[in-house]
Amino acid sequence: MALTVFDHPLSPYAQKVKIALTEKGVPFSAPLPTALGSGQVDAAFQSASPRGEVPALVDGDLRIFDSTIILEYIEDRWPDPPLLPADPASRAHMRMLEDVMDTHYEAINWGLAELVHFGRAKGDLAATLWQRATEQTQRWQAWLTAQLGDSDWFTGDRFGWGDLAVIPYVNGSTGFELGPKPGTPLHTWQQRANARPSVTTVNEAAASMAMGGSEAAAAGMKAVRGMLERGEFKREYRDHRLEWIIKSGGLEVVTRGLEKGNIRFTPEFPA
Ligand SMILES: N[C@@H](CCC(=O)N[C@@H](CS)C(=O)NCC(=O)O)C(=O)O
Repeated sequence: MALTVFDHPLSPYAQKVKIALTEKGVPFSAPLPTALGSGQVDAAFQSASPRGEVPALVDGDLRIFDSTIILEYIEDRWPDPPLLPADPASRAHMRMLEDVMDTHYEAINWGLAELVHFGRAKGDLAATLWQRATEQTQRWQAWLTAQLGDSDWFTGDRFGWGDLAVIPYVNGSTGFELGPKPGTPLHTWQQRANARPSVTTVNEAAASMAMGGSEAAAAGMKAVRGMLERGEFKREYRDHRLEWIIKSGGLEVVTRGLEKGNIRFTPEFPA
């Protein structure tokens, strides 16, 4: 029975998992859970992801949530070709890189989505948050450039764990016109990684979701904004995302979201 990866094509966490499975030649289906973000998720998804988050993996009776734990399971279950380097020091380095991208870096792109797609701030506040995001993104890309060093790949001599852990987020920055500048080592690496079939596939799925008949996408976003206004759609303000918006000057976005009931935190898991 093929694997199921509960997915959202724009989710960087889900993109990591799909890239890993494709690199290992493991077939999978990637359904979009109904009403993701509405709080009313479907039972099959809920049982796989009690947090109500994508990705979640279903392998027969086994259900795994959290992209990093799913990647570790994939590497254990299908060891060839290995995505993690062999030596313990490099393996630890890959895991640190992934953790930084999943937390500190992702929060910036998430914050920009709150501004651009969900209209969470206007005027001076929007300008302040955008400026902070721009500065932080540049600093993190300088850090990434130092991590990459003279290597072609973050994983060393070949594409692997370090590269699939970074590419969804750097592509996310490019989506907000904050990507690495042409001619820089990080931009050259980004081009190289995006030419990889496993990455091209997830980029195409993301593009079709973002663009799918731009009128439809625009209408979809308009509908979501309406639901957000009425508190029927709730964006997840968890851990590093909440830290980002408060430290960057957007506390009022959080208080307004609490008033309107259109932000949500991690629920307790059903027994
Ligand atoms: N730590 C989790 C984070 C997953 C996550 O935040 N997924 C987002 C999509 S990018 C989600 O499903 N959010 C649910 C929502 O917005 O309601 C992981 O690594 O898988």
